[in-house]
Amino acid sequence: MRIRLAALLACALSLTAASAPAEAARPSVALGSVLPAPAEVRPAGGTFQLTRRTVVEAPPAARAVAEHLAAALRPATGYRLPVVGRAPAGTPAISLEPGHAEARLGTEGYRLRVTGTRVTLRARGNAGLFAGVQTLLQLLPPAIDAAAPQRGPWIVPGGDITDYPRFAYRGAMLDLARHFHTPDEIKRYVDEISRFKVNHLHLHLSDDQGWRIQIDSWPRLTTVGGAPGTGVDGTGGGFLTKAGYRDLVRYAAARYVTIVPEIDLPGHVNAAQVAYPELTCDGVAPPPRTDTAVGYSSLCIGKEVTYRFVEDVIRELAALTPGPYLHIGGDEAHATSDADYVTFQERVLPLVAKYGKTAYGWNEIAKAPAARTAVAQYWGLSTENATLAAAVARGTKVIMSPANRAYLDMKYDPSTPLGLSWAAYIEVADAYGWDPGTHVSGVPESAVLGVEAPLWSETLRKLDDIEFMAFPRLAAIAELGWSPARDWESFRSRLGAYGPRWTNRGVGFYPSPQIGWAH
Ligand code: TNX
Repeated sequence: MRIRLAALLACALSLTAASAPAEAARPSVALGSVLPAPAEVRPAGGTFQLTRRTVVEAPPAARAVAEHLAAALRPATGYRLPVVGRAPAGTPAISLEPGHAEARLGTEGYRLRVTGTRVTLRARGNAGLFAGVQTLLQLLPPAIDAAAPQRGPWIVPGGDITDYPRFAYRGAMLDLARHFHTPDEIKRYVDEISRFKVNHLHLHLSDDQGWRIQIDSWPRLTTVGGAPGTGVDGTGGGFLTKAGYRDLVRYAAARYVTIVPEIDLPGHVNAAQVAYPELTCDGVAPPPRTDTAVGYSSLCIGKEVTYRFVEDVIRELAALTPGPYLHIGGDEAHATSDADYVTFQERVLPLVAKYGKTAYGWNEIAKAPAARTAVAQYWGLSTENATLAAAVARGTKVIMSPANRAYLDMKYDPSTPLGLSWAAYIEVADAYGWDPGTHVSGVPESAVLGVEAPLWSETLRKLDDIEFMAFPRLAAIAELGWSPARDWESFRSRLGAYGPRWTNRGVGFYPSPQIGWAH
């Protein structure tokens, strides 16, 4: 990642200022200035100042989260910040306290109390403590995110925050099929989304252009489908090995992000058919394609080999997946008849359950009765969808990703150099200005598991491209998923204040003209 000139200058300044007397202990951040907005914020007088004497206190069960916090605080402060089991009396401490039973906090909620001598973070377990750590980091000045020592003082505003999510599922999606993104790039994305309490990363692992996950029983999927040149316009290529995928799952889990794998079926399968011509009805391999057309390929619904293939892939993917969801795509199957589509889903949706996972698919799966126990990801532009509403009445749960609101690959406006515009131009206010709990008629909040912001990568080749499209809009979608209320003016001002944090981390966000960015 790039280290910005401003950060380097600030760093040089701090070296000369290291021995200057401490400034008055005024916080530079208001207690509620957090993204996503916490459920309850009660400012109090007083502040906590991080100094070279501060320790991070945690029992063994919470040690990993405490180490994560300390590691985040050390570069900019230059302090040792040891992680200890118990702080010696009189030592200023940030204390992590798991085992806090309070029903409404659930597994991800937390309570944060900041007094003059102590910061106390309480939660049921580590997921809640990790969420609270993200809040605490945002209560320190933006310089805390610099990679090298900065000048303090490091003041946290006093008071209490009680916080928990509105929806259980807050997701982001990354398309590895149109352009492959490396494990390191995916990890950087996990780092950034987890700061906003996003707890799922959906990986779109196969499409017409390429196949990006090793499947041992069908090895040509990746030796052919993941070869160099299988990205859009013949650029890039690559795939995740099983070892690389497992490493990503572990990395994400340490940040309380669950990886959701997607194999797109029965359309979007040209790359699989290039590798295995028996997956077409006539047995003839189609030409490889790296253009961006959609809806032209289909598995052969009447052939048994189709279901052997699908079951092998689902079995191997399920074995790689500790999380509950396995996404089987299902979108834009324009080359599959409606009857064939339903036939296919009636066989395939139960296969996901056979391997112990909850089936998740694009909202077209709602056409199949077997979607009753599945999760449908709504990507439509309309606020009416009778098929989805009917499925919801039968029990289907929904994750909201309306393409004209939540798609991070849509251009911000006509001048955006990257991205597409088929669904809409999506400025920050558009991404923020809808309610996932009431967006589609017949899909009440009780049927909505949450929200997800997909990032399709037809036009996105490198991490800089991903960051420019995802940020700041991902913060808007994350707030819709987490926070109980929606307030554009409040969001706008918290987002503007957040900008220097991205800059200090080298994240190249889009400086939307709708926001008054702090420098
Ligand atoms: C539609 S929306 C697609 C993807 C494209 C995307 C580009 C959906 C479920 N499928 O195949 O990449 O548009 O915005």
